[in-house]
Amino acid sequence: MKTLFLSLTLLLAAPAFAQEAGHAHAPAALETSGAFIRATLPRAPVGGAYLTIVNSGPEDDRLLAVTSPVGAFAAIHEMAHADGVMSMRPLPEGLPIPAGETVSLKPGGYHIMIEGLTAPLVEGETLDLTLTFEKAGEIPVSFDILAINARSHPAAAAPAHEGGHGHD
Ligand SMILES: [Cu+2]
Repeated sequence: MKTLFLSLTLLLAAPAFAQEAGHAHAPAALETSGAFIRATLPRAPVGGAYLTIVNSGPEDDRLLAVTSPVGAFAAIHEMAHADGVMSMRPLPEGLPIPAGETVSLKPGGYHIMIEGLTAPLVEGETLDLTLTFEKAGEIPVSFDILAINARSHPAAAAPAHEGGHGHD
């Protein structure tokens, strides 16, 4: 009798579990790490933010926009050679994050630029930005504000997936 009762309970519980799983979003395909922002001088109008984004899902995604609680707006930039001069330019289509790939935003390459700062970004503090992706939607990321000349986040020093990511 007890066994029957347990089976019934499981049967009744099963659809509830299924429904709950259906409600939740698919397992997060995007993972971010090593997020940091360079501290800025008192009157600097812009700040640079960097992080690594791993897309372990089967679908290509795209970083479309970034919103910042400070500054006028945030833009996604790339560095490009124009007439022999390195300059940066916005990516109007966003930054592609292809399926199975790791995209690094780092000094000298892709970066998020926070423009129109009215107060300096202070080393040791953190800043929460919201990254909006085409498929994954909004992902809040906490950025550590590091030294003004920081090249990378100390926590990202160990090569995580670099190179050895071809398991599929
Ligand atoms: Cu820039």
